[in-house]
Amino acid sequence: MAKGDEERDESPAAEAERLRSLIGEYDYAYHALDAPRVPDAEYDRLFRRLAEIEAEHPELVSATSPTQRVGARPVGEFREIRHARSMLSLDNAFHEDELAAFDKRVSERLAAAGISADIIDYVAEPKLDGAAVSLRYAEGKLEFAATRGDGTTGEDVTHNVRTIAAVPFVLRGHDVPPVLEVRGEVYMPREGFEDFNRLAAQRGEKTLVNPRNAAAGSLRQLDSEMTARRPLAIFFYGIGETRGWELPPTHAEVLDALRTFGFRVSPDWRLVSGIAGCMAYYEDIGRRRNRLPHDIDGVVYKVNRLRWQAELGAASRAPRWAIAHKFPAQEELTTVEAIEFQVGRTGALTPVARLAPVFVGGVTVSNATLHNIGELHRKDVRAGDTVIVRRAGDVIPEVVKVIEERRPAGTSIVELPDRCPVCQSEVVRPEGEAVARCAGGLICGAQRKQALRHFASRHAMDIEGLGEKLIEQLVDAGLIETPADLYSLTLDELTGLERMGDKSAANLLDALERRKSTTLARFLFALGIREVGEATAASLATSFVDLDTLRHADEEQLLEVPDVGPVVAERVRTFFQEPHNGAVIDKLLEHGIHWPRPAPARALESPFSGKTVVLTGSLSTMARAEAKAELEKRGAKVTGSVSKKTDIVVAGENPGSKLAKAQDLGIAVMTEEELVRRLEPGSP
Ligand code: I6G
Repeated sequence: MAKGDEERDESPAAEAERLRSLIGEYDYAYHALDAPRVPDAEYDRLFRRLAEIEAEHPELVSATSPTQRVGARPVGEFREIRHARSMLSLDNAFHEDELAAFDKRVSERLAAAGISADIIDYVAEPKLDGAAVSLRYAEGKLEFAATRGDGTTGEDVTHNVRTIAAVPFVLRGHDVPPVLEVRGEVYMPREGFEDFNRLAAQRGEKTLVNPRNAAAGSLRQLDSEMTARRPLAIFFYGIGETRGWELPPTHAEVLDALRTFGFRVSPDWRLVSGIAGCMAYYEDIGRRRNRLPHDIDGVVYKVNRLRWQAELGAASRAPRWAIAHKFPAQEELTTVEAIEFQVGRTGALTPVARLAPVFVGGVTVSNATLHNIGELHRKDVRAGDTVIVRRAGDVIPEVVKVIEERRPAGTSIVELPDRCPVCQSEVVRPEGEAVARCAGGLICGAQRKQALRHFASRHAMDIEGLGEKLIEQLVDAGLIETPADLYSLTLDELTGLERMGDKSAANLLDALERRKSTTLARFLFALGIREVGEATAASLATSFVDLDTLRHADEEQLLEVPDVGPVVAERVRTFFQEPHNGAVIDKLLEHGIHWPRPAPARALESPFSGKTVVLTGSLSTMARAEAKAELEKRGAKVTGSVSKKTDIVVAGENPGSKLAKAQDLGIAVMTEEELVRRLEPGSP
C-alpha cells in the first residue's frame, strides 16, 4: 500500500499516536543526540497535523502529547514537593591544592573501607550557571518537576519545566524503570539571553540581569505562558530515587543510559584519571569557556564507580564523592568611587565607573564602561553605589546592575556634562541618538590624541614605536597637533622627551619615513573619518583610485561605491569639505606620503577614450560602479554632474534633471542598451 493510502486509512487515534511517536523520535534526535533527523519545516508540518487532529478530537489530547508544552492553567502558588532523595549541593574547590585535598580525602576514605585505588577515575563535566531541578517519571511518564529548594523540599515547577522543549514527556525504550528521578540544570543559552534582552529593551520592557537569574526567575513564573517565551534549555547530570532499575557500575554508564532514555546530557563530559586528568580537563574547558553557547562557572568531578560513591556517602549537605572546581567568578560586587566621562576619537563621551579594585574574571578591575548616557541613566549608577561588575573573557568590564538596597543616603543622578571635560567645548547629543559628543573636534586634546593613535595604529599607517604613551607626551609637550606634525619631528625634539633614548628616537623617525610609502586604503582609514572602517576605506580606494577625485566627490558619486550608504556618504563628504582636514591632508602629501597608483590599464580602443561621461538614472544590466569602472578602463573620465565639458550622458531608467540639462546643452545622450553595445570589444 502506498504511504498516502496508509495515512488515509488510519483512524484519527492511530494517526495521532503515529505522529506523537514520530515527533518523539525527532525530539530525541534533536535534543538528546544533537543530530536533527528532519528539516524544521517537516517537523512543523507533523506538529501542525497533530494539533489539527487534537483540535477536531479533543478526547485524543493527553498530557504527554508534544502539543501540550504550553497552556497549563496558571498556578496560584507553588506547591511544595518533598524530594524522595535529598537534592544535595556541591563542595567547591577554587585552587588545585583544594582539588588535591579532595582527591586525597577520597582515597583515604576508600582505603579505610578496604578499597585501594592508586589513581581514581572521575567523570568530569561542565558546571552550568542555572537552576537545579529534579524530574520524576512514573512508568516512563513525566509526573512532576521540582526546584532544589532547601534540598529536602522544593517547589513544584512542572508547568514551567514542561515548556522546555528538551524535557521528554515520555521516556524512550522498553525497559524504562517504574520510577526514575533525574536531576538536571535548567539554563538559558547566551544567545537566547541576548536576543531576549534586545527585544525587551526595544519594547521598553524589563531586561534580564544575567543568564543564571534568568533561568531561576523563569522557573518561578506562575503562568507557564511567560516561561514559554523564555529561551530555556536543560542538561541532565544525575539521578535521585530509582525503582526497578539495576544501576550500571559507573556514573559514565548512568549518563549513557540517561541519554538512551531520551535525556539531554552535556556533550562535554569526559572520563578522566586522577588529579592530572581533572586539571587537564579544567584547563581545556577554561580555554573554551567563552566559546561555549552557555555560561558555566566551573567543572564538576564525580567518582566514577557508583559502589565507591555509596561507600563515600555524603556529609550534611554535599556528597563526598563529587566536587565543583570553580573558575574565577565573572561577576563580583564592588563600589563605585566616581563616574567620569571619557572622550573618544570621534568625540563620543563614554561614562566610565571608577571602581574600588576588585578581582573578577581573573584580573583586577578598577574601571567599567557604562557605554553611553542612556545606559547610565537606565541602570542609574551613582557614585557610592554597590554594583555587580562583570568581566567575561576579553570583553571590557561592565556594570551589570546596582544593588539598590545598599545605596547610601545623599547620592544623586549623574547628568551629562554641558561641556567637554577635556577641552570645555559644548557637548551635543542629537535628537534620538544614544551617544553624546564633544563638539570640539581636533581642538579637543582627547580627540586629538585618539585621532593620532588611530593614525599610527597597525591597520592604519602602522608606525612602529608610536604608542599611546608617546603620543600623550608629544601632544602634552606641544610638539604635535595633527598627524602631519609627526613628519616634522626632529631627533632633538624627540630625545628631549622623558624616557626617550637616542636609539628609540632614531627608530621612530625611521619608521615614520618608511611608512610614508603606504596604500590609499590605509591612508583613508588612517584619516579616521567617522563610519569609515577598514573595509569601507578599501572600497573607497578601489572605486576612486585617485584621492583628488574622492576629495571632490559628491554624494551621488559616493553612493555608487559598494557598501556606502547615505550616512557614510555624508560623513565622507563633510570630512573632505572641512578646510582644516583638507589642510592636514595637503601637508601629509607635501611630507611625501604616497602610494602606488595602479598602472593605468592600457585604455582599450574605444569610442569613450578621452571623453567625459555622466551616468544618470538606474541601470538594469550592470551596477553603476561596474559601468563606471568599464568606462574608465576605456579611457573615459566619469563625473557626477553635467556641464559644458561633458561629452556623453548615459541615461538609464528615470534619469531626472541631468538628462534635461544634457538636452539643453546639446550633449550626446546614450541609452543603456547602446552603452552595453559600445562596451563590446571592437565596437565603433
Ligand atoms: O548542582 C550541580 C550541578 C552539576 C550538581 C551536580 C552537577 O553535576 C554535573 N552534581 C551533583 C551530584 C550535585 N549537584 C549534587
